[in-house]
Amino acid sequence: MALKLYGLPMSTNTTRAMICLHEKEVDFELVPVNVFSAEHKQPPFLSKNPFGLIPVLEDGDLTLFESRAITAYVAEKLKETGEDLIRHKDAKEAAVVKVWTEVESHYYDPAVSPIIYEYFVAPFEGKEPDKSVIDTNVEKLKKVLDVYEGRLSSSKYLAGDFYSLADLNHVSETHYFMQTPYASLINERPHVKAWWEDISSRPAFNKVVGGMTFGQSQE
Ligand code: GS8
Repeated sequence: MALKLYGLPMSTNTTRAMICLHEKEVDFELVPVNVFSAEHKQPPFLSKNPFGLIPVLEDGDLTLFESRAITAYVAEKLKETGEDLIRHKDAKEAAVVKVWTEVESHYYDPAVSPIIYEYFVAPFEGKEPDKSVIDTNVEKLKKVLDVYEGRLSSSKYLAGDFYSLADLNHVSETHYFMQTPYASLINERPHVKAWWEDISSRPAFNKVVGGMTFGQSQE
């Protein structure tokens, strides 16, 4: 049975999962969820994710929410297929992949997602972007990217000289971030810039980027 992914092609968390599914060249059905009519806050969807957020993955009788848990599951289940995203044959490499996937969750995402929210989502909701939230998180992000710059000067990708889940989990948010006036934070760090150009030019991302249109009508 084909995997079912509930979500939207413009959503960063949905595309995180989609990129991983495309890396594995696995068939899946994208089931659109109408978040604008709050379909995700109604009982049928809440039975899949009690937090009422997209995406959700269904694999037979298994239902998963949280996009990073979904990418980890797909990478593990299909570890022998396509790109090995978790370095499952080498415990040390696998551990380093886990370190940098944690870094994305606990350092990168908490800094970058409020900037994306203020820049794209607040205007969509009729609110003024909160400059103080942006400024605070730009400062946080600079510190994270300084660490990335050091790391990426000694290895091509975050976990080593191989593309992994750690890199993949960054792609969808960074794509939107690069459309903000703060893209220079990436562009002025040469190793981070080269890394971003590399991970954003993979065929799996090219398959989803066309659908990542949130905010385009406001510009
Ligand atoms: C976040 C899901 C989320 O915020 C994950 O899956 O990684 N930690 C979770 N989803 C957003 C769409 S943005 O891609 C969502 O469902 N927003 C609708 C809402 O907040 O009502």
